[in-house]
Amino acid sequence: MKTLIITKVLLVTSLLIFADEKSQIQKIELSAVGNPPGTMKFAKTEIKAKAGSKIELTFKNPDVLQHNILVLKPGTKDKVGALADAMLTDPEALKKNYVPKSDDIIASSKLVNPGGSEKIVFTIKEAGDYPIICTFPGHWRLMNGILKITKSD
Ligand SMILES: [Cu+2]
Repeated sequence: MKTLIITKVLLVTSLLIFADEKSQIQKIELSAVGNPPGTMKFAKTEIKAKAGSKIELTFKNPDVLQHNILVLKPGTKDKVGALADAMLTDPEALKKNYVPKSDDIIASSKLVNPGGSEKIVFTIKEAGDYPIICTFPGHWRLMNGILKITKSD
């Protein structure tokens, strides 16, 4: 009887450890370039994470301009960029943080003020090159990079 209980406890414990590993959060960070001011670029052109578990991306803005950050489906940078350009005539654009409406957007932040930061949390299931862009008017052509998602092992 005692042995049975011990076995059960061990089983539950190992299941909990397994669940914890599965839900492990990958914390990554990306900054806008702050020096020289107004560069309109991300500090890195590529950041990496693994498929399958939660990604917590902290975006920091040390620049003098406002910026945001969007994670897009592979190959949709130009398409979403064009939608961002089209927002110039949308009177509600600021309220929407300059984030266009599109199914190609996996995650997006609010508009981040100079000196501010924002966290976005999302999960990507498949490996690939996921574009990251800032959709503040006129920025995305310069302010872009890649989130490289590799298979989880
Ligand atoms: Cu920007």
